[in-house]
Amino acid sequence: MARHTFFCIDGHTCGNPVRVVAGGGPTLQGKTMLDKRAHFLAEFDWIRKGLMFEPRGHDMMSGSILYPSTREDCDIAILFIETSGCLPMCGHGTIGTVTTMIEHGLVSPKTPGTLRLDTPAGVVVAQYRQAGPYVEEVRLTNVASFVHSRGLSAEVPGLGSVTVDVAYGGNFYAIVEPQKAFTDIADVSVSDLLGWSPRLRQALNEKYTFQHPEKPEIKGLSHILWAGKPTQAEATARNAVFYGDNAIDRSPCGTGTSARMAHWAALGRLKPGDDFIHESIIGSMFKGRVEALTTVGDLPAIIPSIAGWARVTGLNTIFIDDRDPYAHGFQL
Ligand code: PYC
Repeated sequence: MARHTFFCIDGHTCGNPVRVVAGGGPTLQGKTMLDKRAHFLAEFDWIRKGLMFEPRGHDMMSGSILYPSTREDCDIAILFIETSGCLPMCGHGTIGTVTTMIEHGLVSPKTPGTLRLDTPAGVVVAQYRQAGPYVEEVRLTNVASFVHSRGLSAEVPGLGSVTVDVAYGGNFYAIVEPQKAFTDIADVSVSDLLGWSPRLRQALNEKYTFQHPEKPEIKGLSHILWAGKPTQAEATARNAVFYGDNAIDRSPCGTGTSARMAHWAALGRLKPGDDFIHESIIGSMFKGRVEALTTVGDLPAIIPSIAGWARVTGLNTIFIDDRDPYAHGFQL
């Protein structure tokens, strides 16, 4: 019997939670962050569940555990933890983790103002702007993002037949654009989206295969991006991103914004140098930009960047006590 202690720093990025585990994370084996992620999932997933689910977390809880980089060219490595699992990459999580690390002295950047991050999805470069001790904004240059497949259809109980394109921005996203069964997130309720999303995800995963062409360990459609028209003059578009079993991202979702920019670029709506301001369900915004064109396998891809802000909300020493019947959390 033991009581496990985790030294966490809690915060949020544009409204979505980020719990950074600064101490107490397990030692992981593996040469790369993808290997370490596999080791964590095989042996230590109880830590993720205990820290993310109720009663210590909630449906939207998301965070990271810090590790020494597995690569010479990075400052630090990040393992993302969330109610949905260990994401290969998380944009709001990166912005929150960088803000927390800099404000709390958890990392020594080789180049001030820049952190090179070793994530399971690949190298992500974060540039941050400070005002005194506080980080004002983080812009991350994300992994190459691309359209995986077009025109996939699924029958969703309660919604009807929908057709989606699937794009990758660090996770695989089904992008639901306006169509007969769905017009705009403004026309439906959050509980509608929470009801339809897991059914749509399951139907698509049963019918189709989603796998990264260069990193086969990254597979499966995990997120649904429901499209909407912006409500604020400076925004390009709005979204509601579903993840886990019961969560709508309160931030505009960094990997979702990357996937959507790749989709817009493939449709000819964005080109290198173009900005794309994404508005979240609560009205917070990320400033996206298409930095360059590239390829992934033989697919055309973009290098996206995303800028946003985060605030630290407090220090949180969390115990997971083996005697607690809810040590590993629960979900309704
Ligand atoms: O910002 O990439 C993101 C993200 C993924 C899931 C929730 N937020």
